[in-house]
Amino acid sequence: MSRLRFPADFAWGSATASFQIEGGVEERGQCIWDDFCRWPGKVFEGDNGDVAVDHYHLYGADVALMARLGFRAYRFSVSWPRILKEGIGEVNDVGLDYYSRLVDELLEAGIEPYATLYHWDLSTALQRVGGWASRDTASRFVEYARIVADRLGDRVHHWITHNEPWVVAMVGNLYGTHAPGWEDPGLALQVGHHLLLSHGLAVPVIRQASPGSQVGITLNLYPTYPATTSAEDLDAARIQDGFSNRWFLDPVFKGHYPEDIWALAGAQVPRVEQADLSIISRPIDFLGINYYSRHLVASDPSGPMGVQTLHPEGEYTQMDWEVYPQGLTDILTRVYADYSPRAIYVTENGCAYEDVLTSDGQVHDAKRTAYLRAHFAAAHKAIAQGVPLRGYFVWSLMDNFEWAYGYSRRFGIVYVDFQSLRRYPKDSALFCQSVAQENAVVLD
Ligand code: IFM
Repeated sequence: MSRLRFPADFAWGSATASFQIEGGVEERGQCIWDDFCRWPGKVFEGDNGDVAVDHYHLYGADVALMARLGFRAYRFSVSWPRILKEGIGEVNDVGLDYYSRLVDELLEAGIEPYATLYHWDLSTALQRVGGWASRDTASRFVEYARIVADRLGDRVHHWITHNEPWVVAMVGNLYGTHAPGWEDPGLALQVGHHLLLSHGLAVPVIRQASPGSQVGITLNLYPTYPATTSAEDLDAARIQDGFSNRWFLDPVFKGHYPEDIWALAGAQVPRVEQADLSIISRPIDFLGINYYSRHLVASDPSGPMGVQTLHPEGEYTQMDWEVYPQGLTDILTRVYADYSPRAIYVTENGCAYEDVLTSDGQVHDAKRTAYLRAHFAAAHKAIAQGVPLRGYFVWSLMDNFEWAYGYSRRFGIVYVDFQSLRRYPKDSALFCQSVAQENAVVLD
C-alpha cells in the first residue's frame, strides 16, 4: 500500500456549469442551449435545462454538501444571460445577487470560489446577430466580464475566462452536435479565434476589477499517441495534436497559430487582425486543463486531415471514452515542458457510468472511484516530475445535464434523482472526501 501526499495548499474541489445544473429559467434570458434543446433530434429525448437539478434554488444545501465532503474549492460558471438577459444592455440585478449570495455561502463554508465566465450559454439575442462568429461578441463578452468582476471581484480570486473553447468552436460549429449546431469548418475556426480574442481582451479588465486575483483559461486537452513509429503515423499524431491541442495552446502561450495546421486549414483560416495575437497571448496566471481521455491515431489518407482515430482494446466509460490515466501525467508534463504556464489546475476530470441507486439510498460506483483514484495518482506523478499543479476539480459535483446526451449520462460524485431532485452522495464522493481531508491518495 502506498500513500501519495499532495502539496500543502493543494485545492481539492468539484466543478459544475450554470446551464447544466441551475434551472431557474424564468429568471434569466434565453440562451443557445435552450434553443438547441428544442431542435428536434439534437438532444437526447428533448431534455432541457429549464429545471436541470435546480441548483438555482438549492444552492445553499449544495454548498453545505460540498463542505461536508471536505472540498475546499468549487468551480462554477456564471450564466451570461442571467446577468444580461439579452447578452448586452440592462443588468439583471437578481442574477448578480444570486452569484453574490452563492459566493458568500461558499466563503462562509470555507470553500474557495473559482468562477468561469463562459461555459457555453450564449444569449440567443447575441446569436441572432452572429454569436461568436461576429467579432463584436468578443467586445460584448468583455463588458459582461467587467460587470461580473466588478461585483464579485472582492471575493472571487480565481477567474477562468472560457471553458473549452475548442469544444465551443468545433463541436458547435464544425460537427454540429452542440449549440448552435452548424457544420462549417471556416465558421468554426473564426468562432475559435473570437473566443480567444475575447479571452485576451478580458484578462486586464478582470485584473483591474478584481485586484490581486489569478486569471486563466481552461482548455480540453488530449495527449496524442501514434499507433506505430512509422513516419506516417507520427505525422498523423502531429496533425491531430495540432488540431486538438496546439491550435489553442500556441496562440495563448506563444502568440501565433501553429504553422502546420494553419497551412492545412487553407482557405478556412480565420480572419485575424494585426494586434489580435499579442492580445490573445497576454500573460495569464494559470492554465486549466480538462482531461478525460487520449487520442491514439494512425495515418489514413481517406480520414479527416489524413488521420484515423483508433479505438484500442481497454476499459471505456459510458461515454465510450477510453480510461487512460497515464495520459493525464503525459499531458501535464508535456504542457509544462512546451508552454511553461505559471501554474496549472486540473479544472475537470471524471467519468460517466450507469449508476444504480439502492433502496437504502446508496450508489456503489466502484468504477468511478477506481477511475478517480488512478487519475489522482497520475496527477501526483506529474507533480513529482516538477509540474506546478495547484488543484484538482472533479467533474462533476452532481449528476446533471450532459449536453447532447441530456440526463442520460451521470458524471456526478453525488447522485441526483431527476424526479425528486434529492441528492445522494455516491461511494466516489466518500472516496473524494477522504482524499480531500487527508490531502493524500492511498493506492493498494
Ligand atoms: O459536461 C462536460 C462539461 O460541461 C465540459 N467538459 C466535459 C464534461 C463531460 O462531457
